[in-house]
Amino acid sequence: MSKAEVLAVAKLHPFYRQALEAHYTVHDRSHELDPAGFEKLAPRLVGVAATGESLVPASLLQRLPAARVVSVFGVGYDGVDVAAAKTCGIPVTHTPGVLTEDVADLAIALVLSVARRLAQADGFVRAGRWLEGPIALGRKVSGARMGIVGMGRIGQAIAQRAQAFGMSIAYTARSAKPALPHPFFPDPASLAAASDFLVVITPGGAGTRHLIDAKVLAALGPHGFLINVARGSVVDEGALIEALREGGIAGAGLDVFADEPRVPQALLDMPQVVLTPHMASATTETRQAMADLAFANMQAGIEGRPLLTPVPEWTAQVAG
Ligand code: 8YV
Repeated sequence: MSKAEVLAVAKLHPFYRQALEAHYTVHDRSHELDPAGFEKLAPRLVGVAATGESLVPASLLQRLPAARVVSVFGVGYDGVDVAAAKTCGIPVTHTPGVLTEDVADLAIALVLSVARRLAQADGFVRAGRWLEGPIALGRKVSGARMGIVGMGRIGQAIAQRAQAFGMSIAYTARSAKPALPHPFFPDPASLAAASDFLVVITPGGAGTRHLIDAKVLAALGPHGFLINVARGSVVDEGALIEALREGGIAGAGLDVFADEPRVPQALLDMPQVVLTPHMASATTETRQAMADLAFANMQAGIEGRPLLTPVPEWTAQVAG
């Protein structure tokens, strides 16, 4: 029997790709690389494999009459047109839970790196500059005020870690979470004004685009640091560069950018910024767990079994 066929809309992580290839014929970005051939292929595709950054627009979904699932390797799925998927009757799944700890760990790593100048300090020692004198002083992290933008699973894991550093926690989210002991602020600007470290971990997409703008950065102020482990789209990158350039904020730790993998030269040139290549979930253990879950969702969708982790919008539709 010939294998069922799936479309990979982006370059997949090898763990996910290998799991898929053991069961299915995987067509690698055929919709982009071979548009003519895709015409014939599209009606046979039963699944779509995507990453957290992938685009799965309505125009693609509408061409996939046999598709039974879009399985995203990532917790974020802002590139998938979920409304169109619902209209087409194609469920969307993602990988929540398995990457929570890694993302929270990296958020704390960025807080420490930017405040204690770890990247700069490493370069300082390697360049032999220690022989000439001590490095400039950093900013104390323990006991500082952390503001978290987005208090879901990962936001709460970040809070838990920050508390071990004796930091005070406050947050903003779509709505207050009365079960949490931390103060709620109604918007990012008021939260920023009360924070030393503003950590962004809200979902991406149209609803949060440029949520962190010039006004929020001004509220964070010249002694405040911005950490972004969410999506580049959540921060107005132009406003951020301006604030960093003018000393409007003290520094930034950034794992995500507006136009990945391209990072603006202005940011590359700034010593008060720590830059990482969208790697918050990039450990061997977590990428394996993500691949296992993404594959299990793909297989369940194709075989018509209950999905393990559909996106909340899909669950709401089925429940409603
Ligand atoms: C990416 C992420 O999915 O989970 C998310 O939302 O952004 C990441 O884990 C990962 O980089 C694979 O593309």
